[in-house]
Amino acid sequence: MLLSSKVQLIVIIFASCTLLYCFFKPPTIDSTQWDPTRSCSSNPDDLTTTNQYSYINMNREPIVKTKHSSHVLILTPFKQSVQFIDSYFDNVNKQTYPHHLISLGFLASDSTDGTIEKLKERAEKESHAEEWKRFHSISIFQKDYKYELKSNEDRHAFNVQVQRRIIMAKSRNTLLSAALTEKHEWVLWLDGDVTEYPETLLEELIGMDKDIIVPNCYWHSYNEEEGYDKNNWQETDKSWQLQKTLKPDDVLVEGYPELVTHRKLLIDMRNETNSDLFHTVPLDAVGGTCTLVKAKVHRDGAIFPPFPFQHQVETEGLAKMAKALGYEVWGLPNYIVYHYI
Ligand SMILES: Nc1nc2c(ncn2[C@@H]2O[C@H](COP(=O)(O)OP(=O)(O)O)[C@@H](O)[C@H]2O)c(=O)[nH]1
Ligand SMILES: [Mg+2]
Repeated sequence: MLLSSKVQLIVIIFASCTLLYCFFKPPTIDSTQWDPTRSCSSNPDDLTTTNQYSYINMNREPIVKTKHSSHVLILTPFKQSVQFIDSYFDNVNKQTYPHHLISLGFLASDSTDGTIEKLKERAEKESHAEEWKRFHSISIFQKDYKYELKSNEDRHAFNVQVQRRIIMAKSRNTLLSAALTEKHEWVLWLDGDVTEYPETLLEELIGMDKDIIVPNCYWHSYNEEEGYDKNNWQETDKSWQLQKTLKPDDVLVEGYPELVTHRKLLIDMRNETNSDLFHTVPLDAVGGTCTLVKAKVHRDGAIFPPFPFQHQVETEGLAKMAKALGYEVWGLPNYIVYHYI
C-alpha cells in the first residue's frame, strides 16, 4: 500500500515536470531558414508577434523562353505629370500579357499638380476591375528631391543635364529598391510620357530573352516623325578615343552640339541594314523611355549610378554597369515606341 502510493507520487511529479517543460520550453528555429530581413515588420506593433519569418528559395531555374509565365514589374517615375496618367493606365491595360503577372510601381517626386492624387485614383479604379484585367499589384511611392527647374522646357538645357540625370538616377534607384520583390523576373522601365507602343510589347520583348533590350523611341506629329531617345547607342573608335582624353569624373551626355561624343545612335539605325521588326543590334548604353531588364541584372548590382561610372550616369550608366557584370545590351532599331512630342 505504502509502496504503491510512493510510485503514484513519483508518477505525478514526473508528469507535472513534463507538462511544465512543454509549456515553457523556448521555440526552436531552424537557423538555415531564419531570414533576419524578413523578421521585422514596418509596423512596430507587429514586432511583438513571434515566428515572423519566411523562407524564399531564389535558386530559380533559368528563365524558360515560354511566353506568359513570368512576373514583370513595370516601373515608372513621374514628376508633374498628371496629364499623362489616364493614357498611361489605358495603354498598360491594353497589354496582351496576362495582367495577373504584371505589377506596377510608381515613384512620384516634386509634384504639385495632383500627380499623386491622380495615381491613387487610377490605382483604386484598377483594383476594382474585373478579375482577369486586374494587375498583380500597384504600388505608389513618393519621394521629393526639391529639385526645381524654371520650366519644363529647361530640362533639356545642356548646363542642367548632369544634375538632372543624377536626380533621375536616385529616383529610379529608390523606386527599384522599394518595388522589386523576389517574384519578379523582369523589370520594364517605362517613362510616363511614352504614349504609344504595341499591345504585344511585353510578350514580344520578353520573348527576345535578352539581359537588357530597348525598342527604338521616336516622336511623331500628324505628318512627321523623328528619333527621340538618344541615350540608346553604340560606342565607336572615335568615342573611345575621346574618352581617353577625359578626366575620371567627366560625364558625357548625348545630343548637344557643345559636346560631340561620336556615339552611333539607335535612332539612326532604323532600317539601316535590315528591316526585320525583331532585328537586334548590340548596344553600349540605353535610355529609360522603354527598357526591359532581367531582374537578375539589377539584383546582381546593376543600378542607375548617380555618380560617374565610365563617364556616364543614370540609364547609360546602368548599361555600362550591366556590361561590366558580363551582361549583354541589345537594341531593336525597327521596333518603334513613341514619346509624347
Ligand atoms: N520621380 C521622378 N520622376 C521624374 C523626375 N524627373 C522626371 N521624371 C519622370 O521621369 C520620366 C522621364 O523624365 P522626362 O523629363 O520625360 O525625361 P526626357 O523625356 O528624357 O526629357 C517621366 O515619366 C517624368 O515624369 C524626378 O525628378 N523624379
Ligand atoms: Mg520624357
